[in-house]
Amino acid sequence: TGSEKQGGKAYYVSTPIYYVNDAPHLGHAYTTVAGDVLTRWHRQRGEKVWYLTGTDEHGQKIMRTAEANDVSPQQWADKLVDEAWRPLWEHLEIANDDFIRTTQKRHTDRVQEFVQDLYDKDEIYKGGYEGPYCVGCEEYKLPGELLDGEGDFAGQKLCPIHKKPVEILSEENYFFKLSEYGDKLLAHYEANPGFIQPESARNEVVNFVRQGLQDLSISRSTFDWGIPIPWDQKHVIYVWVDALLNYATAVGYNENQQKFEETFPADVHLVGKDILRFHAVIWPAMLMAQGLPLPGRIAANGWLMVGGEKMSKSNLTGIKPQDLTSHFGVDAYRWYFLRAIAFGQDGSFSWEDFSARYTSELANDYGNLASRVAAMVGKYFGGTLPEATASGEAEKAIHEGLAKAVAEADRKIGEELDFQGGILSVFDFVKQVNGYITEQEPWKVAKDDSAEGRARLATILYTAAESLRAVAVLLNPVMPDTSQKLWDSLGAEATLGALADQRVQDAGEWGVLPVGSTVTKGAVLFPRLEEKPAA
Ligand code: ME8
Repeated sequence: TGSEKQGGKAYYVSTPIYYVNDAPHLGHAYTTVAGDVLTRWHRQRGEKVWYLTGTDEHGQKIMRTAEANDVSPQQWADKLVDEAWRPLWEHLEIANDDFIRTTQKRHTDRVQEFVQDLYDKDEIYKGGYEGPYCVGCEEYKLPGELLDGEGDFAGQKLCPIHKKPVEILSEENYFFKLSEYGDKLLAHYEANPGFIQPESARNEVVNFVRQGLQDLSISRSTFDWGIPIPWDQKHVIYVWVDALLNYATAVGYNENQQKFEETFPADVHLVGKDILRFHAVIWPAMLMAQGLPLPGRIAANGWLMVGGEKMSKSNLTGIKPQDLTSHFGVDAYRWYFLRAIAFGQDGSFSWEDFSARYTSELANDYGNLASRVAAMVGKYFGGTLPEATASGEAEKAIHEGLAKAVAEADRKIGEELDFQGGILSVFDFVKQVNGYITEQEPWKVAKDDSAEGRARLATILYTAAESLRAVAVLLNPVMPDTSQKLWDSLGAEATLGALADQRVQDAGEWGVLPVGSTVTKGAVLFPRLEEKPAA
């Protein structure tokens, strides 16, 4: 929009680029929705923003899946991207600015240049390596972190994340001199305490790096589904080096200098804690080797668990995001996981918890407030918003409650990535307004026909409607369709213009919704839930 800040660096947020070996599940959607709420929040502050997501399409994992399905890896990736990944993000109203695929030429050319450049700078050498490898992780494991197999896997060593046997790989490969970056990385973590979030993730990375880093094998020669090493075409570039570079190639690295400078580096890389080390150790070391600036923050989300295990594509649990949105709606879905789980912690999903919160917090607290207020403005003032001429202590408490909610939500969501805390700040305010109406009893005040009585009634309803105006703005990044319905019901589109142009940080100003606005009952924000579909 025209009101966005021009020039300067964009607030740049990324999700992991997801493997296309299978369709997305709740876990992928969790990270992507969090990034969407974060970027919408910053957009709604009037900042220039860049939100990137995409897909990771090379490596053995994808190659084997394609083989098992009798198609080429490229055909497999195309199908998954077109039929599963892009449609889900559209369905969840993810407002990403770009979608990068690692098989795109804009990416593969730049990756080759980056790696060639490191080779020319003597950061890469040829060597040999033998060790246990997990294809699920696409990563060499350290012997000490493996688990002993039982049952079918007796006598074998298992990946601690995938609980599947590792393979012993022995290769002559190219290596990146990662071991030389340990001290520089530790110095960076020390100087930038917020670089890795949450604290537990930061501690884990610091301990890992303190133990000493090994050089990183960055090529593979036992299969060919990858980007060729430019100076030795028998090798393909290690899928993680290829994948991490998406954050640079997607924003103009070596191609569009202006765009690169206006976007790179990322302010926040959102990642699951399973891929923290790649982002907090390898990626910054790769950037240091090129003299490129490091990202502002690596923020790790916890795992969504099912039956005590990490929900994963290989450990299929049968729940697709669409199974939940068809029941609860897209907005409630976007809200639920951020509301229910403290960001950074693990959390489990259950239908019962989602249903209970939907009914009590969304439908009863929020939805009912909106419909009650609209109904009363209709009944007592013919749908024309009256003026608040008789404000007192009770109204002052509402004004203050709103100012507090705005400040807290802006800090928690916009800065701290404490989505749960920020959402709760707004919902506490919703509760406060509900309490205000219960106490003020406008339906009783309405029976008093005197000028004083009318002034009190008008004041109560203006106060409630103006509070809802602010709530619509504050929750717009989380539940955009609901906020728009509320905005329309308050007649605000006609008087104040587009919701997207309202600034979250200014939402606490009082008296913004014009007297005389046409308030209508509008669409029900959170319809009653149908019976839970049979499993
Ligand atoms: O790792 N709970 O891709 P991926 C929470 N291609 N988040 C989860 C989750 C769960 N149960 N399961 C997955 C890759 N996620 C690489 C990334 S980036 C340069 C390359 C989310 O398809 C979480 O964000 O395995 C996790 O990091 C990501 O999906 C892994 O997706």
